[in-house]
Amino acid sequence: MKILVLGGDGFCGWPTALHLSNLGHDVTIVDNLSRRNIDNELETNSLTPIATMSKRLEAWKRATGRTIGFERLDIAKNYHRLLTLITETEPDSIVHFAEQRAAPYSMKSPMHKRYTVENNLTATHNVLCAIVESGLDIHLAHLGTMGVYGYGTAGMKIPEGYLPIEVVTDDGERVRQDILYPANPGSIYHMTKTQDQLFFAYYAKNDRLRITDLHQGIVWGTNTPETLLDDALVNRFDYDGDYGTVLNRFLMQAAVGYPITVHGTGGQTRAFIHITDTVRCVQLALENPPDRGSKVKILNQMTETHRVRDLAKIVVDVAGGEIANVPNPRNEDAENDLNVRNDLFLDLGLNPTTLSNGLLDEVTSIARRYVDRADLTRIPCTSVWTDQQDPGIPSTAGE
Ligand code: NAD
Ligand code: USQ
Repeated sequence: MKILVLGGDGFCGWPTALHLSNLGHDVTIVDNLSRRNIDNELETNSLTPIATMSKRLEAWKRATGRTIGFERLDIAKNYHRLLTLITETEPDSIVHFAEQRAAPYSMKSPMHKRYTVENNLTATHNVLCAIVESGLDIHLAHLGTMGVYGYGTAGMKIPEGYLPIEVVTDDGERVRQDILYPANPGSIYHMTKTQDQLFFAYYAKNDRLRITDLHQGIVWGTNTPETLLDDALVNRFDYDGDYGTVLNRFLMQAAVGYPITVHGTGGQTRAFIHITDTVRCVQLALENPPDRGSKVKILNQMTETHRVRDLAKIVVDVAGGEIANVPNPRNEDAENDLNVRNDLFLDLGLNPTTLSNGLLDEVTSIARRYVDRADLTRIPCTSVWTDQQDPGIPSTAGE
């Protein structure tokens, strides 16, 4: 397959591009390197030393003999360059990772809210519009989020995208329908993903585009078999208060001896997936596209759920350290249960990496190895959801 990986310099996109290339696909990465610039803005950096794009691609060629193309391009701003790239390369599939993905970053200020909305919605719409204008029958696989559903249900398992409902017509007839599961975003970032869903539903209906939307949980871990082939291929590891996600943050905090920052009571339950399963799921999604004319294919890309305070305890058991309950900077339910269906990927053959078999390796091979690169002043989450909140970071944390 010829595949464009939009956002292929990022945490999920880079190992996915390598995995697809290793399978023999002809891969081109498209990225504007905005994520690297955001690190400059936030005065932080990946815990792992990530190489420049040229060095990454040279190392890949050295390690495998395979070539991955790279186009530095802003897909939200350079519509015509994106269209030209699509018409010239004629890809079979496009994988779309290229959005601003941090909820705390999206809530930092009006500027960050507006950037996230403008970047994510225009990026997604440009991709859809360009596929239609190219006239090519391209399968689009997009990385969405579990957060489109919110994190609670009326007691049932969250279905894969669609909620079966029954309506009663004026004649008293009962009619069954599948509707998009009601959106309940918890941040501006998550809200952009709920809007993406409507773009996809419209373009699948009106233009018969083949679209898969992968509702992914929180990704943890760092490396995949491909990123381990050379030090210059190492994946990024975010630990700062905006981009670091909860489990990787806890692992890093335990490794550096920083009290583990559980927000509030830690009663929040979330869905998780290891990065090696992310890349495998994208492969499975590309190998099993929807038919032309069918509705958007939605899969829940997650393998297990955990409560935040339980994660903290698991990490302490594996790596030592202590737990600090800090005031929650977010506006979210203090406690929730979360049950999620993920049969579609299991049926396609996904064999999940679970916390129990991946955690210790992550602590020793990443968090402890790169401990000297950690800047502890970047750990606190200072982005608050409303101006009524005070992040209230204890002044002793990490000292
Ligand atoms: P990331 O920030 O590491 O990577 C995103 C990449 O897209 C970056 O390299 C960035 O430079 C690029 N990009 C952003 N806007 C662009 C634009 N307008 N034009 C070109 N390139 C652009 O994020 P990630 O963790 O790899 O996430 C990838 C996707 O997966 C996101 O859409 C995110 O919402 C989704 N996702 C991530 C997680 C997670 O835990 N990391 C979980 C669920 C879903
Ligand atoms: N949390 C803590 N302590 C911390 C950091 C986070 O208790 O130090 C808590 C948060 O308050 C939240 C939970 O952990 O309740 C998850 O936070 P997170 O930052 O790990 O995840 P989130 O903001 O939801 O975003 C991440 C990715 C996003 C993706 C989403 C999937 O950044 O791109 O869409 O996970 S999901 O959570 O399933 O919606």
